[in-house]
Amino acid sequence: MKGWSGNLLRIDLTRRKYVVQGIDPNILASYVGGRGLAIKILWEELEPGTDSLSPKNKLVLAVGPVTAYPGPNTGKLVIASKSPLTGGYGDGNIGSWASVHMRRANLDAIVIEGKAEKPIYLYIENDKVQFMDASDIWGLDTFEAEDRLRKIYGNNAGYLLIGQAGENLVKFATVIAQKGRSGGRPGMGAVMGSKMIKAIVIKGTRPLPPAADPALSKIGVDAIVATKSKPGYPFWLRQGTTATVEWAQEASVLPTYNYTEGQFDDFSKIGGFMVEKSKVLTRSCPNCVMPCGHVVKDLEAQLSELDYENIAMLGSNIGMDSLDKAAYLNRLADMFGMDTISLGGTLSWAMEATEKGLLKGDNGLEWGDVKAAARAVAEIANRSSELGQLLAEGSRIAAQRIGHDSWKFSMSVKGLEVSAYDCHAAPGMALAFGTSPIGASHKDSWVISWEVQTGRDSYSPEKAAKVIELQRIRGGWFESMVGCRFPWVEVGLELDWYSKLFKAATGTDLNLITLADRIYTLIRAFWIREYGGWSKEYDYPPRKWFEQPLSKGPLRGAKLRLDAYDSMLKEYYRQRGWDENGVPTISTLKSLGLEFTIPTLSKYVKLS
Ligand code: PTT
Ligand code: SF4
Repeated sequence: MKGWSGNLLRIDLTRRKYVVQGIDPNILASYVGGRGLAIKILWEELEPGTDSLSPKNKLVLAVGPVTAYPGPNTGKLVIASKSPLTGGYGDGNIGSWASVHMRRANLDAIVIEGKAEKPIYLYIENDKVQFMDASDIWGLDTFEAEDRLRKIYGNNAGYLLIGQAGENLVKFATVIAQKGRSGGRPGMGAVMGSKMIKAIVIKGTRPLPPAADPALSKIGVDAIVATKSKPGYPFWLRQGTTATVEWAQEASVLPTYNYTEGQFDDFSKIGGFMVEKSKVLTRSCPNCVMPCGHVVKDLEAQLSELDYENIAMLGSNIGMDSLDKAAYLNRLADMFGMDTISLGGTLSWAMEATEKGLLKGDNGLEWGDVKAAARAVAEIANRSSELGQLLAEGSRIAAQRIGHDSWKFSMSVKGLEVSAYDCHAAPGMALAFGTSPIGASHKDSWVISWEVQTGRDSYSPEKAAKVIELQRIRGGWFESMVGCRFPWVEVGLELDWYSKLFKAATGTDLNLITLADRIYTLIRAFWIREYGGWSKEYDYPPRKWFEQPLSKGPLRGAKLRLDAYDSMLKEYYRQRGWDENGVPTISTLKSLGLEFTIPTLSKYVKLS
């Protein structure tokens, strides 16, 4: 098949063996790559109920048929596994040279299984794998470990690393690349740590897989030109995602004090214009024409690469009133290898618990106290204190442990902390968080800007439809053909370019709706299997948004309505072809070619 390599590299750490296997072309046609391929592999290969941190779990790296080809922003890869944070499906989409090298190694996917006896790193060159002793880099942060490995393998290779957080199985540990890219929010770094892998170094030296149409390069270059000619492009280069701080303040959705408010008094000190003023350089993923990694100097005068989510979660949401403070905590998260969104959401939960007298003494954390927050970050990464141990589990489990009503202000869905958008007055975005396939992530459906423009009060069927439409494009399409979605979402590159790129790469047309719905429904089946059943309450956003209204700002008094949310959720299920508890119906499973899930699902739920 053109556009793909058709190869999967399987690495068994326990036996220190590896093999390159062919991938069934029908699987590639039906699941495409990235997330699609990952969920198919995890469904087929994991035993139901596998412990996420056991050798039986598998880590999947997957690229897609657009990755690394000429085109706007094609240097990304999906990293997926069963999540130790949520117990369900988890993935992330990371920018790294590892994606380009995977394509040059002619690999569509790498599946890592088992567990090494002692710390190792993997050196993959084309279809050869070396299991390397990592004892001298185990315990190092991701920056230093990358520097050491680069001295050996040079700049012509891709690097994926974990820090101390991954080694110590912090539930929201991520995989880090190029000192500022972080992938796999739901604990993919902990899965790597559980397998005793400190790093994966990939070098591919072959030509990219041939495309079906030699015109691919021209289409790719034309799409780049089209991206650069968009009116929003120059401003994007100045501020990237960080401009969202001012937008979120204006719209009253900037997470503030653990999502208690939607506006922050000091927003201008952490906003896009402050980033623009403070910026010392800009970094990017490979093959990118819209570099968005804005690097500033932090409180310790060290370099820290920022995006909107980092600033909001480690700024306004925990009461940090200056950019250098948020940047400092962000750099620590990158070095230790932790997700800034879950870290910010877990710290803010602890700060609210302190305010309510539920955490005290050494375990207490005050809003805006950057030194105490930095100490807590280190203690979480190293699990070196009672507080660190508690918070390393994420806010959902921490809340279960300290009890009282603290679960109500764990700002998470299915255990994954909410990304940086307050939803007191955004029911559509609340639905997007509630139904995201990895927990409360914005990556699948960032419906909030549309919602702010078109009406925030409504819980209409159109809103459910819009959530699904965006999930199909963002979570289905971009995650399976594997490229960065920012050209489309941020500067308005027409989606048609991606159809053309896909067609030129593979020679086939893509049915976006069927592909995306197949992937979503299989992911839902995976959650049902791993949870041993399903309840619609798993798809509810955090309780605080229903019970505690905004107390300040133009939307004072706003909160979500439970009955209306429930109706909108039911409508969402209906449009997806799932029953009223969120379980896919038999006819939906059959129409999407997922009948193979029926015998398994029938053990856990009554299928209709
Ligand atoms: C993504 C999530 C995001 S989404 C942000 S900021 W964002 C946070 N960044 C972190 C970070 O940095 N350091 C850290 N230690 N933890 C972090 N956690 C958070 O992780 C990211 C960009 C961004 S920046 C976004 S929106 C877009 N996401 C895409 C996506 O999901 N799919 C896709 N096809 N294209 C995308 N393009 C954009 O990529 P996760 P990255 Mg990321 C400092 O990985 O797990 O998806 O988490 O990968 O290379 O850093 O790119 O305002
Ligand atoms: Fe990476 Fe940002 Fe470029 Fe996307 S726009 S490829 S996230 S640097």
